[in-house]
Amino acid sequence: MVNVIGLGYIGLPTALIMASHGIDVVGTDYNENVVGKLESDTLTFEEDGLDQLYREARSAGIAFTTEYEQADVYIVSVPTPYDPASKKIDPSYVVSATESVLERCPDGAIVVIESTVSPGTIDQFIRPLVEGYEAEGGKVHLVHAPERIIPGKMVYELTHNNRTIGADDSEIGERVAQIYGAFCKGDIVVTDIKTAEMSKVVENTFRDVNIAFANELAKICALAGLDVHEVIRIANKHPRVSILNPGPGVGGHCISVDPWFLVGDYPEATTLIRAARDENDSMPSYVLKRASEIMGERSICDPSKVGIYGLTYKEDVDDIRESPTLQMLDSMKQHLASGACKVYDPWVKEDVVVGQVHSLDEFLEGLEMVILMVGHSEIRDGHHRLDGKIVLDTRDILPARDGVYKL
Ligand code: SAJ
Repeated sequence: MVNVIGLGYIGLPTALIMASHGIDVVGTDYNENVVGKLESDTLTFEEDGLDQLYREARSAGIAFTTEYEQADVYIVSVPTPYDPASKKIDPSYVVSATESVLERCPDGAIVVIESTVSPGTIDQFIRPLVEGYEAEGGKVHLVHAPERIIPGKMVYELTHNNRTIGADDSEIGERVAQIYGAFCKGDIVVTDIKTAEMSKVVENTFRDVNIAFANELAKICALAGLDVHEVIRIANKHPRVSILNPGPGVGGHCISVDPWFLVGDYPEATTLIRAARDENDSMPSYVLKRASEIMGERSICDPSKVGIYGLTYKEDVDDIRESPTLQMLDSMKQHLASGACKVYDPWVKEDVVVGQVHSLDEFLEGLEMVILMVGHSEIRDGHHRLDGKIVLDTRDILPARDGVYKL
């Protein structure tokens, strides 16, 4: 039996896909509200394909509880926040989940950490717990299988992505690879724990650096009077060039966080990674500056005629963590301008900011200018709704016309 600990964005889809592939699974979360919803057929977040997977897993008998179970394998997928001051990981959730597992697990159990951790975290914080357990005569096998799925395509990627399994003992690594192989069609590479930790953080850091390069190019092209998207499109025709898209900043709880683990632990060796983080963090203010320039050029003086479209950190997800729009609203607050603009996001149903409205019609009513922060399908498919408005299109969605400005 597999006991998945932590039923958030990673743990829940992982538990469901395992159950729907014939593995006996119990999902555990300390949050009674989450468990209550899952037990009464209500999903806790939206994600393409999750509903169907949930129904399959329920028919296959998955159960949800606040208790830790007696299991052969534990999969720990709890949050690993970072401390913004020290730039270091806060391992407290992984530590306390592992402690609870060790209180309950049978001898010989495998404990798989899926949460993203900075390289060395498992040796520093988790291994001593296991050694404490083993000092009493038992045996527990530690494994790190970092999650890799992208919000918006989680269910697809759970099946199709390649996986990394880091283990002390390659036989145990192969055993875990076999369990993941029940639902994963990608390659499953078995390595050691520290290499698995590092490669996960490197993957997200690579993406952050690539996006920072695109954002820097956006600033260069604006000064040179060029369309950055056209420049990147052409450069990417080279067989060895693959530049990502500039945008209003990098949000979410992964790409904007993981590079800091490396900066926090290796400050002297991370000039490029740090500069990339700073570049991406500068984008919400850059968008604000571009918006003020456009307002000046178009003689828009009343901020209530300007609306911000999109609150989530990217398109077609409901997650607002570290979102560029929230960062931009924060910097507006420092200029005493927050609350002056209308804000709308079709994916965010509850009120999270001042000035938020809940329908596209209400949002567009009376606006002269829209700052398009997120390219949700609603606006990609319905971009004609913005006809006649001045738009700062930070996501390169709209066709070129008078009044449409790009980054
Ligand atoms: N973004 C850009 N330009 C781009 C691509 C993204 O500005 O060309 C922005 C997005 O709008 C968003 C942010 O970057 O604000 C991050 O979005 P994302 O779609 O690049 O990635 P995440 O954070 O949703 O998921 C990432 C993925 N990592 C990689 O692709 C290397 C995912 O596979 C990981 O599992 C996930 O982090 C994680 O949990 O670590």
